[in-house]
Amino acid sequence: PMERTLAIIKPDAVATRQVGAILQRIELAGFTLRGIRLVNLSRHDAEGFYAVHRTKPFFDSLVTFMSSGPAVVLVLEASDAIRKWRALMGATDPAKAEAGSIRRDFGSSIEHNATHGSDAVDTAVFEVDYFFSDLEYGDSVEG
Ligand code: 3AN
Repeated sequence: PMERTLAIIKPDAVATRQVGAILQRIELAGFTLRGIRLVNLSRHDAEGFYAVHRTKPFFDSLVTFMSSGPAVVLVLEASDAIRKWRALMGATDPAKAEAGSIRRDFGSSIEHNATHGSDAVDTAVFEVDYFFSDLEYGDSVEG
């Protein structure tokens, strides 16, 4: 069964012109692209997206960073997409991420770590719906 996950190419990776390289890795890994858009998040948008982290010490800094410039939001489809995308990204801290992972190769700190990925089925549904309508990612189309 196919699964969908929400990926974000974060403002650090957009600013350093790594969108193409990251998309190439996504496509080479076999994901089907179901949605793609450039967004400029307001603080309010970023706070809503990261609401589960609002009590964390890094929340304010994370929201500032995520609203600092354009980001690319993606819906990725594959079997086991959530786990597969998190494996391709690597650990949260680029310094601890596996060799060859996206965060290891494109991230520069635990906050500026190039990409985001949903961590479970319920968060993937919330996160995809946060950015995309059914029309955009295809569910309203028959066949
Ligand atoms: P992941 O994105 O790997 O699931 P989470 O959900 O723990 O990691 O954290 C969400 C985001 O918050 C991370 N992608 C990172 O940008 C930021 N973050 C996580 N931990 C820290 C930290 N200790 N200091 C600063 N930013 C952090």
